[in-house]
Amino acid sequence: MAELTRLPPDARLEDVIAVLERDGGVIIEDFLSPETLSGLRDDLLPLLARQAAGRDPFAGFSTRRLSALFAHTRHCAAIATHPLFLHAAEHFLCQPREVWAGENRFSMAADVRIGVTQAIQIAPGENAQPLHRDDTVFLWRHPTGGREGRVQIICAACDFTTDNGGTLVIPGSHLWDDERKPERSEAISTVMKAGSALIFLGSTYHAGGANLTADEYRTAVSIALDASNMRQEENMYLSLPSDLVASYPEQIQRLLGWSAGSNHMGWVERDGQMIDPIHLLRGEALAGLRGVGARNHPEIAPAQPADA
Ligand SMILES: O=C(O)CCC(=O)C(=O)O
Ligand SMILES: [Fe+2]
Repeated sequence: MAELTRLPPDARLEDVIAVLERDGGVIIEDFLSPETLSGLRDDLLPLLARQAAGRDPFAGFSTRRLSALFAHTRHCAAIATHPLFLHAAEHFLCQPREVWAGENRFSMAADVRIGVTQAIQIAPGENAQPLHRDDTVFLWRHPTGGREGRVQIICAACDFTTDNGGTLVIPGSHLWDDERKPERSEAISTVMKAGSALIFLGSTYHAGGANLTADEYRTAVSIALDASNMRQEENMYLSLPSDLVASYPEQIQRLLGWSAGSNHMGWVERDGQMIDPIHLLRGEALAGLRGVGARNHPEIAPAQPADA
């Protein structure tokens, strides 16, 4: 397949779902309204310019990331609630299960939750990110049989080209098993205009592309919608103030959820890095810390004592 399928902003939901089921990814042209696109750029570009670049090959050494986007712009609401994204996500994430409770047999289904928000700006000279599946964080098994853990969107905040790092996607890779290794030669670049969006399944292999240009910054706004069963049942973050959690031994802090493991779940962004929240409880200086992605790259540096 030389190109991803493109659908218009008024496409039928069934068509979006059908392409996602077949290819694992689809481009929706003019997904963002002009107001949302310019609002996102106005709100996020100045903040991205102040972020430090990543410190591991996954985050990218010339890529700037900004998370907690709902704190930085109100325009993400239009992305998360766009019917083609939200309802397509519900289709893949909220498939009901039949359960017993005593005499009663009933149907339960997960809701959708916003799992990650991140603006990603790839600078000239950046290498391609390793090809990966975003549902790796859940240790999801493949093939999924159509039941996904995550549906992701990457909105183009500038034109995406083959040269400036347009997201690499391997169409059909959502159907592969866990043994098959993704090859760069199988990936195609997402080429789309500013305001268009790539929607893809958590099981689809993809990566940020290399930026081969001299002076173009490739900026994306991404939001992951996740199945709500992938979380702690009791909401520890609202139940327990962080200073109380900090008074417990580290083992309890981590068990309560102030932790991010080798599968990255639970990070918090500081200074452009996706760090383990345990650093916040320790009251450490955060400057220079590597993000959780560094843990899977022992070749770049010995793990910092603080990360162990
Ligand atoms: O920047 C991109 O195009 C993709 C980034 C990505 O896949 C990730 O950081 O997980
Ligand atoms: Fe990704």
